[in-house]
Amino acid sequence: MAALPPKAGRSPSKIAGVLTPRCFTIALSLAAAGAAFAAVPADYKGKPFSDEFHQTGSANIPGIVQCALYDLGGEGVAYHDTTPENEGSGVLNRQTTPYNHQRAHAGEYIWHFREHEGVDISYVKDWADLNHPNAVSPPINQFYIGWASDGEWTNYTVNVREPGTYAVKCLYSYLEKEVNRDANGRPLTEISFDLNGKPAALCHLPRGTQGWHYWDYGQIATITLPEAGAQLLTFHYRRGNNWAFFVFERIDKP
Ligand SMILES: [Ca+2]
Repeated sequence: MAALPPKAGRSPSKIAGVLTPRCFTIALSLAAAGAAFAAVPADYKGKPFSDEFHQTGSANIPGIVQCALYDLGGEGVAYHDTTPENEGSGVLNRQTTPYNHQRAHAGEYIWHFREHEGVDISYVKDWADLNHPNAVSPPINQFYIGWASDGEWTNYTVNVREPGTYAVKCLYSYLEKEVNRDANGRPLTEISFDLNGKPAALCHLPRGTQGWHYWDYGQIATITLPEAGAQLLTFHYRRGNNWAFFVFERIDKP
């Protein structure tokens, strides 16, 4: 795993040097609140994903966070999933009839990626995802989280290289008719990101797609990441989508 750079935290003593005592108290309070918000919670037991093919550790921001590379740590720690099986890697992708889900363009590693974990993962297949036009075509063999249900979430320990405000863009599919809604038509469950355990961004999908295997790419959120270094992102999702990856692009630079 790559070493994480030191955090670029602010020093209360430097802040105090230019403030009145009352402001100093406020500054200390803000610094304390910021500190609680600024780092991976001390009691978090998850770890950045790694295996024989993924050895670079946490994803960097700015950069790409792959949805299927959520942290290690299991149910209730690194993720919450409503079914213990991996419905893709451990179930669907074991089937070879009537449709062969073990595509020759992939292989054992991809067919059964993280098959013993509850999060439901599959990969982009020639005949399922690429045999029709997509608004934005996904890469072949691209992992994605599917079989999404209300209230599920995944954790990502990320390495923020540049504190700032970011656009979050996403490769996704979206069946609007699948979303559970209240009497006013509002989704019952929000799609959102937490930062270090605190709500940080609400997500809005640009538009629906024609089906689970019809893909699009666009901005779903903006999020401010105020501190550099290791940070914990929690992605909360609901039924209605497949999720491939997030791209974090800085938007607060001149
Ligand atoms: Ca599952």
